[in-house]
Amino acid sequence: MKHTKFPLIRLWAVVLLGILPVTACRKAPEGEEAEPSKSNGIILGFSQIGAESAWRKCNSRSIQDAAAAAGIQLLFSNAEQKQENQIKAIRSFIAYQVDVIAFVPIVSDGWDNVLQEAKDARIPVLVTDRKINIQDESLYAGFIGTDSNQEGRDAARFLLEKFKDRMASGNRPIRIVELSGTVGSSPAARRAQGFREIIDQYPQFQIIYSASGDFLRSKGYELMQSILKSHSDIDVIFSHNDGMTLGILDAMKERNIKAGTDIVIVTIDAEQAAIDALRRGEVNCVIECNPKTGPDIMNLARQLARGEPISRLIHVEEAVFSEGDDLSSLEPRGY
Ligand code: GYE
Repeated sequence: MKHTKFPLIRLWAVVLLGILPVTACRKAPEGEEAEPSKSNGIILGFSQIGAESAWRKCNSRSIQDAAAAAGIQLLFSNAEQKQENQIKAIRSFIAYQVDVIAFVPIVSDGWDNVLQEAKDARIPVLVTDRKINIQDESLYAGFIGTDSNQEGRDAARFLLEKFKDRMASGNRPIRIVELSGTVGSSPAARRAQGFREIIDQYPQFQIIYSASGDFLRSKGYELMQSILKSHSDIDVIFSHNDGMTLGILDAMKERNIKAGTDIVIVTIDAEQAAIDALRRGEVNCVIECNPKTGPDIMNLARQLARGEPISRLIHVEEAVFSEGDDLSSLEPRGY
């Protein structure tokens, strides 16, 4: 593996830019010293966006645990929800001359220059979780993550089934409030797009309000508080992630509104708290968005480090959990 002739450059990159070098070592059995594993020499620079949701924290754990298990040295950077921090981190990975760079683009635009710098440094880049819009598609090797468009379509398809009797017996509008994710992010744009691709075919479904809760529980709560003050005619809430949904449930409880009965709720991620709410009947449909991509990312990083091509687009498997499903055999979610 290529490493810089100037170790001080690498020290600079790690120290000044706050990159957390997560060295590869296996978890020792209780009470024994961790035996540093023989790293196979691969150094992976990973830029994570932050810790905004249970989903994101699980995604980070999956990546860190998988790197340790694979003997890959991980330089892990948390951007604290700022794209400029991600760009700085990627530049530090380039200075450090890592073998591979992987990152979650917090928003879809604004990556062309820094990915050109990675290409000029001959460092392959793997895009994970969220997608990017870029002029030159050769600036990254491939994408692995979830299919946000499909998640939006699944949400809409659940509603068609849920309201089929009402659609058959009249044309009373079915009023939808949408709480979307981070503005400019691919999951927010694509979940909305996939949802509308289906819903817009049925005029009875009307999206009466849509606003971004930034994937945050606190913003979901605040938004729902103000929505409930100005709207008494809501039939459905379509929430782009479980974090915001938990905030929505808090706001509804305060006003004695029976979530899942008075208002139908569809949410995405499938974190444990949402599955528990589904079991209690407070949520009607939970669409899985799988955060546990760490092992696949490490396999792809190893291929890239060997100079091998990878698939341009890998969508991970996801399920839909609906009211009435038998969830008795569902494993604990781990997030
Ligand atoms: O739905 C949300 C997280 O990028 C798909 O980001 C991910 C989204 C996920 O904050 O919980």
